[in-house]
Amino acid sequence: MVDDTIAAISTPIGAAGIGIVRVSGRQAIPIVEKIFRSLKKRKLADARNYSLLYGHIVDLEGRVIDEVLVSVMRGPHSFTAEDVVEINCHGGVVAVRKTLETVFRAGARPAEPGEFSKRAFLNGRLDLAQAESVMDLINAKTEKSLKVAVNQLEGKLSVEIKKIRAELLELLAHIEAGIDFPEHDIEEVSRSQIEQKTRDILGKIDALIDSAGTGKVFREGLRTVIVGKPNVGKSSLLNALLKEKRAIVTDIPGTTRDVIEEIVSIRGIPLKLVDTAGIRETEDLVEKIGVQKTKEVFEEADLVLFMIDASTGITEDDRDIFRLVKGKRNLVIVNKTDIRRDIDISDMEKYVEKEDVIETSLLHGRGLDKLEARIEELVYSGLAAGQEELLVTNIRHKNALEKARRSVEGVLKALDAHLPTDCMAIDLKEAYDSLGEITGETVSEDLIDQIFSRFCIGK
Ligand SMILES: Nc1nc2c(ncn2[C@@H]2O[C@H](COP(=O)(O)OP(=O)(O)OP(=O)(O)O)[C@@H](O)[C@H]2O)c(=O)[nH]1
Ligand SMILES: [Mg+2]
Repeated sequence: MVDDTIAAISTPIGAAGIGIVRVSGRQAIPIVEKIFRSLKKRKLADARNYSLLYGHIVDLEGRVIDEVLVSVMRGPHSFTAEDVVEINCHGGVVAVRKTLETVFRAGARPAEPGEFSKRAFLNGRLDLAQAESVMDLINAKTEKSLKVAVNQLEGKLSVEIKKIRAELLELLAHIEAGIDFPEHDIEEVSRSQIEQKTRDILGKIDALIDSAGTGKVFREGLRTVIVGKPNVGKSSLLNALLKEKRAIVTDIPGTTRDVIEEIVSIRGIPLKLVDTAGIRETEDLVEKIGVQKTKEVFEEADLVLFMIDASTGITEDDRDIFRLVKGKRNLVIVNKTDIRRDIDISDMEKYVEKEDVIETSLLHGRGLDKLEARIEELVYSGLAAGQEELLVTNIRHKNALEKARRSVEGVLKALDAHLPTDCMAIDLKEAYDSLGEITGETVSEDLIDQIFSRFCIGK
């Protein structure tokens, strides 16, 4: 348990209905007691757990600062597992700030970024993966992202990691027993047993690593860039997916000059959708810069939506762009099919799967369903439906899993090479430790500081 008592504003700064000052630590109740005047003369120290008291916050000179509701949550049944008092002030910058200052003057110190969550971790209320999910929860961009974060906060990932660690430990114990009692000569039987168990564990680690691609999408959004020659309907597509008229659409080629980026939710999947300037050879300076920018954002795309115009058929510009697009995961969108449908894209089909060619008529809102379905399929590909509750979303977790994987593979190699079992014990111990980094059982203090410093103040 940490000794001092911390405080911070836990709501966004600005005009609002209420603002909350959160205080956590051994002295939380006595500190707020000094500056709180209940209208019914009630004491915080006597308040029932989780109850709300109505009254005023007064400064140390006795002047009223704000009319408030104060809640008392005693440890260990609070967010930090310490005594927590939350002061619900009237919103607005001044009242909340003054209240916080008064709490400081009464004996609390300013909380560092993420310090409440860090205390929850240090006090064993949350493991590291759970604490990290608090950040994801705050930043969730769609309902599904939120679900994934909530699952992690509930400990679904931690439970799986702990299961694998328990299996590693069991295997380790088995091997060490063999080392300690060589006279039992269980060598041959146990080698095949060890191998089977190791492969089993490897499979579980792999499944988690595989989920990381999808997990990253839910955390950060799928970077999706719309490219194509001028006037094919790129901005129309952005607007259609966004369901609002965000980008300017005209029949003049070269309308979009800058890169426009918006977050859209496609069936719960967050997309960072980027509309770009149409690519063509041009002498216009502004347009030239736009085209250059298009090529830059294109480089970072996870998915490219390559649009062609059915009414013009495939032109030299399209072929040039297609050469750029080919190396990327892409979908070909054939737009303006209300004007013409029978265009020949056979020279592209060599490179593109049939289900990756989607015909649309954005003028009539046709084909969007198919496009959305295909994007959803791509994101979930390789994942059984419903498995989304166990997604690795965090790059730190993925790295730890990969480290563990290498160690587990080391065991298989040692088996293959008929090395003595004590070599395997080292690898198993390493895998065990790597997985422990995810839940925080085997992490260094530096790493803990680094992780929580990325949080916002008040969380
Ligand atoms: N007939 C028809 N017209 C369309 C369709 N989609 C878009 N358009 C029209 O095509 C023109 C160009 O659309 P934009 O969305 O501005 O095209 P863009 O690719 O963003 O063009 P630039 O920004 O100039 O590169 C507009 O007049 C749209 O109304 C479609 O499916 N059918
Ligand atoms: Mg445009």
